[in-house]
Amino acid sequence: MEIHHGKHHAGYTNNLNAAIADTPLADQSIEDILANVSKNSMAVRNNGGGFYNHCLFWEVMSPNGGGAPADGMAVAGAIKDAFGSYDDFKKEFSAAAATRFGSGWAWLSLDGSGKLFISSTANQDNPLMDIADHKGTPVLGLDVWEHAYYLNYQNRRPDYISSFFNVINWEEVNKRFEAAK
Ligand code: MN3
Repeated sequence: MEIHHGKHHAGYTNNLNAAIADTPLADQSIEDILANVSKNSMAVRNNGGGFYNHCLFWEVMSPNGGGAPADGMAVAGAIKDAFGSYDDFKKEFSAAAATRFGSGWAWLSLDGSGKLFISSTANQDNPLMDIADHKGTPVLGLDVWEHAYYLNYQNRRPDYISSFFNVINWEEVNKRFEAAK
């Protein structure tokens, strides 16, 4: 995780800053940049996504996290509404993460009608981008690039995915869900 944060995430951040330096994008929020990303270079798309996605990733994990969200949390009710149960959500999210071929991310996002949905994106794309097949505001994301798990799990992506559910910071996910609503 230290290498992931200090090398990979830092690389995307530095490359994004270099790509937008002295352009009008330098004054925009990352959300605005991503919402219009099709109008910009692949450097902005890849590194802007890489910057945003990892910022979210670190915050939705906690050593004290894991398990299902507490019943009182708004996101817990929304998960039940959208997927039937926490276990069904877990199955669908895990499948999205496991079946993303090559590098990418699995997401839990809120769509324009206020409903949660699960999707996956390639590379450093995400549901905020205008090029996304299924657009929404991500509230939980899992990095399934090999760099995210290879040192500890080698090729065993399914083991990495199941471990992720032991560290999800539902307080933060719920905060993002409330803000997105
Ligand atoms: Mn990564």
